[in-house]
Amino acid sequence: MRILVLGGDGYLGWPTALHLSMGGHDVHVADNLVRRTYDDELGVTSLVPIASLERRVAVWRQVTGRDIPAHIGDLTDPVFTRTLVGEVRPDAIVHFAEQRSAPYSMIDQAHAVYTQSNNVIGTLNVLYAIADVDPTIHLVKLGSMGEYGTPNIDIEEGWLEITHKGRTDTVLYPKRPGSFYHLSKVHDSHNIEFACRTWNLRATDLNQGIVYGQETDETRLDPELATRFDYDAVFGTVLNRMVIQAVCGHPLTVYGSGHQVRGMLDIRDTVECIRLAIEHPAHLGEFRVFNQFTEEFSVLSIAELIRLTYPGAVRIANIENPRVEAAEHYYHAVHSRLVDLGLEPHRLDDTLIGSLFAVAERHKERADPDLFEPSVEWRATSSRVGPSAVPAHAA
Ligand code: NAD
Ligand code: USQ
Repeated sequence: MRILVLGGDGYLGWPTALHLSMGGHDVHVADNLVRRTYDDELGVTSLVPIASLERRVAVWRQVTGRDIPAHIGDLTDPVFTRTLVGEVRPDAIVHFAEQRSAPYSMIDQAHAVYTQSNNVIGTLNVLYAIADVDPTIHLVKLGSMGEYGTPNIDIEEGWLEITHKGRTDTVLYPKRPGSFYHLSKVHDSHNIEFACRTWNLRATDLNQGIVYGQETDETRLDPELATRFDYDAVFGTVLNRMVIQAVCGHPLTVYGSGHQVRGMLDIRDTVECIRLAIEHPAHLGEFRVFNQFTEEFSVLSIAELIRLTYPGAVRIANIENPRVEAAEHYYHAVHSRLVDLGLEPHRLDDTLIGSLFAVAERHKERADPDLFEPSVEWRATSSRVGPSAVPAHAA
């Protein structure tokens, strides 16, 4: 198939493009490279050095003989997006290209507005481009398990059958997420479902859990094929951060009690789930939702697993939670549809011992311990407006 990977320069988009290319697909990537400018804004860098997109594509060609054409542009520009889809004419579009950090979206008003406009407008432009160019293009969109929040009932895969006053209907699962970023994904899901219902498009919304890991079979082929590895308090996710904290001898930063439970998956399972979703497409008119994670952990149990498996002393620190989230809650989320398609999950303890500690050890000299402390407070509402408040890339 011809596949267009939006956000193909990012943590997950790049290894997914390689995995699909290796699997024999004709892959194009598109990105506006904004993720690299958030690093400049926040004064952070990926723990693992990353090559430019141009260099990555050239190395992939040298190593495998396969081409991945790269298109540079912003999805919030409707002309760029329409032209891109019209020129590439893909069978499927994988859409990773959003601002994806919950803390970044909670910095202040300007960052919340930037996050929601970047994500919601970009996705709307993609939907219009598909409807215009070829409504049979299958959209595979990255959503988030955090869209659901932590309800006191089981989390189903996107839809919920309810009986109310004696009548029954199937509705989109009610969402109660914990950041303006996660809310942008909820808005996207509603817009995509509407486009499928109204224009007969087809889409798979992958409500993905927190991804850990840095290596895939394809990125291991050359150091310049490496994907990024974030550990700072804004873009670093909990498990990746704690691995680097352990290796640097810094206490693992458990926010609050650590009893928050989240779904997680290995980066190798992410790329495989995308392949499975593409090769088993949704039907025309169908808005299909998969919950994409493989194991559930509380934050504290992740810290304890790291203490148990890391071959060195590890301290755990419970620090005041900068976020507003349930400290104790019920959590049971259905996640069978990708396994039904053939997913064979990796296990967290194997990845920690087999890959993650070694990656962190190799690059620990690049870690800046100041970036371990949380820097964004959910309860603070800064409504600074005006040119100085707007992230440079959004100006
Ligand atoms: P990332 O920030 O590393 O990658 C996103 C890429 O999209 C970046 O390269 C960025 O430059 C690009 N981009 C952003 N806005 C764009 C725009 N308007 N036009 C063109 N390109 C744009 O993020 P990631 O960790 O690879 O996540 C990819 C997707 O997966 C996101 O949608 C995220 O919400 C979702 N997701 C990620 C995780 C995780 O743990 N990393 C978990 C669940 C879901
Ligand atoms: N946490 C800690 N210590 C830390 C960092 C985080 O205890 O040092 C806690 C947080 O309070 C939270 C949990 O760990 O309870 C997860 O936080 P996170 O930063 O790892 O993940 P999150 O903000 O939810 O966002 C990440 C990705 C996002 C994706 C989401 C999937 O950045 O793109 O959508 O994971 S999910 O969580 O399923 O929504």
